[in-house]
Amino acid sequence: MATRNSGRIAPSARTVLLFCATAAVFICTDRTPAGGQTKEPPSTAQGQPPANELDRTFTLEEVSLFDLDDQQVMGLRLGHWVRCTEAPDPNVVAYPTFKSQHPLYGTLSLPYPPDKQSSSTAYRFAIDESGTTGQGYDRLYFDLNHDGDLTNDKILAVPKDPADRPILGFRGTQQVCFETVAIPLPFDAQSSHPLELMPRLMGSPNGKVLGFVATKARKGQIQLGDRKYDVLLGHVYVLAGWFDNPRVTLYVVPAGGERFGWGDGNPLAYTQKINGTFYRFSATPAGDKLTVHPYAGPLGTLEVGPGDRKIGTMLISGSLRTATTTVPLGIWVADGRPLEPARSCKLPVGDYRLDHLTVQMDGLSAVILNNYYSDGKPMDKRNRQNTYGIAIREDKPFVLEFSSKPQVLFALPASDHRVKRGQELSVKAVLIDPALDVMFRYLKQGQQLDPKVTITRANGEIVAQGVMPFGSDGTRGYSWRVPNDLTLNGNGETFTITVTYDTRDLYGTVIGNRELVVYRQ
Ligand SMILES: [Ca+2]
Repeated sequence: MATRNSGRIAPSARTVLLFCATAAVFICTDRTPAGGQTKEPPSTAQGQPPANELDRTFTLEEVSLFDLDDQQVMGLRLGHWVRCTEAPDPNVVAYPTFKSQHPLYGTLSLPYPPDKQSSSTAYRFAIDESGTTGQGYDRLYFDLNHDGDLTNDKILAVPKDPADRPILGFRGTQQVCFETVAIPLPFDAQSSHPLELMPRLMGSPNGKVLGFVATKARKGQIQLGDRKYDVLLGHVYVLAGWFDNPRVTLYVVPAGGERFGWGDGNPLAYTQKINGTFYRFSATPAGDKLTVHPYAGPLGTLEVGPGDRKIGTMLISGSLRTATTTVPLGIWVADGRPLEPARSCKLPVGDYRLDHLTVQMDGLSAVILNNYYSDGKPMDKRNRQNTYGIAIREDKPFVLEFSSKPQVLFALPASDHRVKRGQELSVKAVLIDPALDVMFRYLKQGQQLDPKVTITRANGEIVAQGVMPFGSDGTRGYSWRVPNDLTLNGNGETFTITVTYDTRDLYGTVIGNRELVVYRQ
């Protein structure tokens, strides 16, 4: 959870962009205990609702995003970003005649197909300067009827007397807020309703972006157990759908206390552990009703164990996933504070896979994610079947011991890869536990334990070596430009790529090899 700050903040666009990209990391990092001390659960009954707590439905009121005097719900106010380019889109059948010599182009893609043949609806747009080049962008051509013709839709101008509220409090960033546009989104099984969005053009470290900000959110007060909480329901970064969509963000904070902070929001579908009890939430499409579902079913235990290692302190934090929800790990301590890492914790009975896990083993810290790489295929998310191998049952704990044999999985290069002299070779390997189908995103003991790469001939001669740093997607990779004058034995020679992980007490040294052929012509 991010640090709460009741004062106004004025971050730069770069700060917020970095924050967006790494929000998950911040949340995880903050859940790491200071000093790594073992903290046993204060109560074995954590997770059970107070006696007789039933589902309850609460009324939420509509609130304009710009009436929320709170920069801390920045995620809501940033909107869904689309990067602008200066290249026209070949799919557009008609553009208007632009006044600017440098109009901007882009496409807002939403995951709602207009028919059963496609997977999304593409709303293409262009932004012009009605004065002359350099006078400022102030005309938005938005293909609301998504027919590829940008000349037959209402032109969105910049309001003559804009309120300041839509402007983000960034330093040194020019922002242009356009008239709103209402995009139809599925509301229920029978109909679509228009969701009002305000397009905002602004600069970012990587160029101009058009952010589509949902102008309305829902706010109210709910009761969980014997305590009251303020809630806010809205769209953070992603235009997922109406307010019943599982990806809409729900903020929950103790009533009347601090305001909504970055870390207080989770997707609506997430299970939350509040006041020691697991709750799920659901909302109506209009967002006028929020129902709280306390979990009253059986609980099981997830533990982390040393296996054969001599390890004193072992702690886990993070989250697991079922097919329908994400469940947090850790011990509830107090309202407004993140769950504390623990050696064991209670979870609703069910089949889980890992979402994001931080493991502390004495001085070693490991961050583990569900593996989404395949041999020869980086980022193979679509083709991989998720296995829900963590069986949480009432009668006995599930113990994470990391006692299976780890492997080095080469997403790049593929096993039959050939590279010509003078070309670039990309190596992307991840350390995986095949039994759990997880990958290690990060290992640290005092320093980050990045794996080493060597490329050798059959006789052991090293022709290249370096570090392959861990990265947010498991690895940032290693690349080698094969020298044009590399001596080859024949027209093509087989080399061996060796990746070595030093995992300390976790698995010791783990080595993976992959062969590749370097050829002349
Ligand atoms: Ca059109």
